[in-house]
Amino acid sequence: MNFQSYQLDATLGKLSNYDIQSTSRLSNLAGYFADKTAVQNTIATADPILYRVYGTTRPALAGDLISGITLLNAGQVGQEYYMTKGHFHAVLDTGEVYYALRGSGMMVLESPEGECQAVDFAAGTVLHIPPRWAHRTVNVGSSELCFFWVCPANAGHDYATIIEQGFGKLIVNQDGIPTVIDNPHR
Ligand code: S6P
Ligand code: ZN
Repeated sequence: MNFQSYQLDATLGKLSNYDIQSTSRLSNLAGYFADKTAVQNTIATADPILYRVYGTTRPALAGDLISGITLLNAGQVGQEYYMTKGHFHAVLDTGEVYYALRGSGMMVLESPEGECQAVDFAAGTVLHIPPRWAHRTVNVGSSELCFFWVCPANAGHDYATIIEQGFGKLIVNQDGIPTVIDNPHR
């Protein structure tokens, strides 16, 4: 048996080896932020990297697990903080565990029935995401938010609902304070 392992450097936010890697820029998330004018104005001059993901793959078997890290930059688009797209798992009945290694964040979680909650996700927090709940990470700090995640190898991503209707809550900077507001477009 060849057991898979890697070294995770939490300070640098690096994995010693990985076989999936993705970079998401603002243009990739244009439809996800509320302030479309801010999106277009920012993309017109630059197309900042919002986050990078590194991880391992495994055969998509229900009993197996995959893991990796996400590095989410600090910044804002209009009043909204930089965030991930957010997704339901394609296999809805699968959960996930997130462990915040560095930085200061919040998670927005939403059930298929439309119940939506925002919870703190700062360095040191281990967050259990129950099966069925969509999840988005938001960086509400001034430095990179780095977190480790583990999820079922067959979970997959379902972005369709999120791109169509967004989450019920947005996290915005109001007078320097991360504030949870209802999504005005819902
Ligand atoms: C996968 C896990 C993370 C996210 C990553 C980017 O189940 O939740 O790896 O994929 O943080 O987020 P998103 O919403 O753009 O896939
Ligand atoms: Zn997930």
